[in-house]
Amino acid sequence: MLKPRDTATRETIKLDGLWRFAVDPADGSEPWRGALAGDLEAAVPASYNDLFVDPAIRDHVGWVWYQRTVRVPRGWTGERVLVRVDAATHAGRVYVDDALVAEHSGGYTPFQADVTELVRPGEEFRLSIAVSGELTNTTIPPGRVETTAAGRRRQTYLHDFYNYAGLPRSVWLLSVPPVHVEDVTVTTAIEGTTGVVGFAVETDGPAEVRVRLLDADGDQVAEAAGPSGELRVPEAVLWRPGAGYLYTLLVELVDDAVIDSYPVPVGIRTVEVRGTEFLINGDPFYFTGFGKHEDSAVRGKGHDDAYLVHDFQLLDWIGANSFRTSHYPYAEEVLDFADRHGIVVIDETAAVGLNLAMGGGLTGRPPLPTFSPETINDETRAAHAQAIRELINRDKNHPSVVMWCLTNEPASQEDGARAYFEPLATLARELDPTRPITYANVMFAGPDQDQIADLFDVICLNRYHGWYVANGDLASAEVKLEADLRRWVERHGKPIMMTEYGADAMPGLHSVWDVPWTEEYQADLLRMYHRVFDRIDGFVGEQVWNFADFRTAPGIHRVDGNKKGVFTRSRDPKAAAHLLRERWTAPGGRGAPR
Ligand code: GCB
Repeated sequence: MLKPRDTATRETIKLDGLWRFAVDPADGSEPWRGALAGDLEAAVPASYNDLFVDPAIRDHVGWVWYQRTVRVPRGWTGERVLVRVDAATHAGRVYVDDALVAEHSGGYTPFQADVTELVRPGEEFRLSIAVSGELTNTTIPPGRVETTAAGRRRQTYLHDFYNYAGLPRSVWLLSVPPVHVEDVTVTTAIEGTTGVVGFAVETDGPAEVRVRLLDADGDQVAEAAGPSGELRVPEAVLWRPGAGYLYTLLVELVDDAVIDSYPVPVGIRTVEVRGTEFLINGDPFYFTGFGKHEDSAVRGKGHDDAYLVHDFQLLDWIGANSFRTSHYPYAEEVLDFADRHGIVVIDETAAVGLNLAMGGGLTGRPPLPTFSPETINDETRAAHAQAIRELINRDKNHPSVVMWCLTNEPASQEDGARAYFEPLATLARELDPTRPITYANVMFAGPDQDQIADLFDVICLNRYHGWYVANGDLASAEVKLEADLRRWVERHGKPIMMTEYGADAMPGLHSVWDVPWTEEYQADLLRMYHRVFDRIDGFVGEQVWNFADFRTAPGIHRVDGNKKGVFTRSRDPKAAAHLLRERWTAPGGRGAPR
């Protein structure tokens, strides 16, 4: 699904701002048929949970309503009019006046509806969006709704970050021409110094397709006609980590005049796994950076351009060249920014917590089998497949995205894991044969227990030696970590990287001893991991957990959220941030050249 863009033939209106808001009345009434009851207003984009002080709203399980009036510009006569929701977490229903026009499951990918027949240029309509944050055993991510002893419905889930819900990204009104570009797929290759840009254009209706490739100055460097083909760019400027050079593929539909025009940013680069190396443009690449979250005070998972800019400034300051979109697809604005600034992205689906052992308090003993008809089942897998389709469809043209991560910490040691994941790995490869695939492996599905690693190209490990095991004993943790990594190297001749390692640290807490939760312990633990990484061949990257502290589910395991950030939630550096900066910016050090 193409991102909304203003072009010579398309117009966009962002419907961000304050919307009327109500919790679903659950009395069988149909709130979209009139003005919502009550006087609440909610900001879009933002998760709704932290906006209000009423715990009944914050912890509500089920549907909530957003509503506003929208005027269609008078100049849109003869155009198709679309409503697009960038994300409704985790399910959305869109109503134009009294009519249901779109339904979608999956909280982090966009959906849209053509509402042309229901609206009139120059006139207003009532736009209502119902959003549900409910998670079940067949949603991605999964969860479970319990009834508490006090009779309240309570959402539980198998991941630690707080289950923010609502409309965390923009909602749009768009015009597109009656015959328009529906989708564009771009692939790139390098032959000597020539860049090769493959393209495939889908249109909605008959029209001639013309494509032109413009360089960053807007000068045309290649052109072609037809819905698919190849453009050759002699002396191409490549997209590289640290230098996000972008061309623009201008796709035009022509019927005497240009009837639709749509630009796609293109970075010419290649990605390849060869032996134990991860190659970008044929050069070995070592990932430095973080697992992140979309998380900030009050907005929750709401996209915020100020945080976007600041977070990327901090990535640059600390010398990070990459991040993983743990544990869901991030806002498209984030990937656009990464494209422009040469930051490398591992793009993850929202399939986190396919692991019932997590409910057992990280004991490694699942209370129920993870993969069974009653738990994670065929329906879950269908939702997971759909999540993969939507992720790849949305993000396939981003040069920053170098690898798809299909899931975080599944129970890959349990029976049923292989049957569950094999078709999903095949699907991802069919959808995108150009990028490697991976998944993030959990510590208790070690090299001798895991049943799925051979289905993937890169072994990504999340490890908490020195935190959840051998806590406070970094010497033992070092021995365990090294043995763990060496066994993975022995078992699979594939690149290995660490996609999570870290320790909670309370900013301001200090000690001269190895005391967990101090800033020193967090830094010492990272230092110990780095010593081990530097001793292992075929090791291709280190992404610390986490970039910043973040809000977590209520429970006894966290005090005021997850504190494994090397920055606080308000983005102030802890001691660990300075340590990473030293390592990642040292000339010739890890991650160099940048
Ligand atoms: C993990 C998860 C991550 C958690 C982290 C932690 O393994 O992948 O989502 O936040 O551990 O801090 O426990």
